Amino acid sequence: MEDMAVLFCSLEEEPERWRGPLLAADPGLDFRVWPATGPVEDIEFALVWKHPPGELRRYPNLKVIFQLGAGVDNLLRDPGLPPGVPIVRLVDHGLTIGMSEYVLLHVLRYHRRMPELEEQQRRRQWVQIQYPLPWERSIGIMGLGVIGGDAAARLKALEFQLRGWSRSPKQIAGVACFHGEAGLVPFLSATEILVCLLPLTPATAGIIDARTLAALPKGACVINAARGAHVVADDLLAALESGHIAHATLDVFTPEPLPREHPFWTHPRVTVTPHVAGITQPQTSAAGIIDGMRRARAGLPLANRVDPVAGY
Ligand code: NDP
Ligand code: OXD
Repeated sequence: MEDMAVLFCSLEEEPERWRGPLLAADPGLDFRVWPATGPVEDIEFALVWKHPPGELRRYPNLKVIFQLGAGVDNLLRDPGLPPGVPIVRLVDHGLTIGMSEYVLLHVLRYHRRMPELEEQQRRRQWVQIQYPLPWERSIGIMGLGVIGGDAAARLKALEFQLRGWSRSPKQIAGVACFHGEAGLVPFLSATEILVCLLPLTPATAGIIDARTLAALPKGACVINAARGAHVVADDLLAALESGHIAHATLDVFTPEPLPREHPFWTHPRVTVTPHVAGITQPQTSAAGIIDGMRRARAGLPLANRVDPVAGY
């Protein structure tokens, strides 16, 4: 695309991971890396992940902000976003499949009682621990969007009993669907493995707290691959301590990196991973981003547009 200057603006993400895949999708792209922006009037599109707050207001011709991740909580926290400029989040098969792999890995680990088998190995103990059939095991997914929907479909193929919770009502074959505040406790009450794949919004912050954990059956496991602030850490530690929650797998934390002294690191029934459940893949995402820019230029409706009021 001629004359289209795209600003890559991130305090964390490596621009060189993106340059090649974006130029392969559009060899004419004028790819600029913040802070070497050139004249601010040139910038039509911004590609961001943890950008400096207030920065995006400096570009008078900015048409669309593309977030290089599925979650937009960090972006929407910026009080200095340019008003009225649409935000498009990342929806990409490479990222979705990575997230589903993570969910399957940890669901199967709990379903097949791997932590107990690992403990047995440490004690050189040979006991054939039983496990239920998949349709006797209920998995509850919080968030039935792009990622939750994909993970549910893959778990369904393994014949698990599936439950799901979302904001609006849904009908998904083979998934018992619940929604809204009124559906939360009924959803949790028969969920043995809880998987959080919600966006972080004012409505979902701290949602995995003492009340939610108490609503799960005794011995339930929790997998949080969404955002750290969904979990009230002290409430989870207390529920693990009491034995009500058997195990937790946590990929996301507040803050990140998880501080070295945090009790999650050494808790025998907590698995910590460093925000790797799904890693954004430029090689699979670039074509979709370029397509979004072309659509914006042509005045066509944008896919995966964020609703700043709902927060996702
Ligand atoms: P989507 O926007 O596609 O889906 C969000 C789902 O959450 C929808 O089903 C939505 O309901 C539901 N939801 C939102 N608010 C509420 C609420 N208040 N109560 C109940 N349900 C609610 O998001 P994605 O599936 O693409 O991504 C989910 C999240 O995963 C991201 O926001 C990000 O934080 C996290 N993520 C983490 C990664 C990691 O590496 N750990 C990588 C990628 C993403 P409805 O369908 O009714 O709108
Ligand atoms: C995302 C993430 O939101 O990487 O895409 O967490």
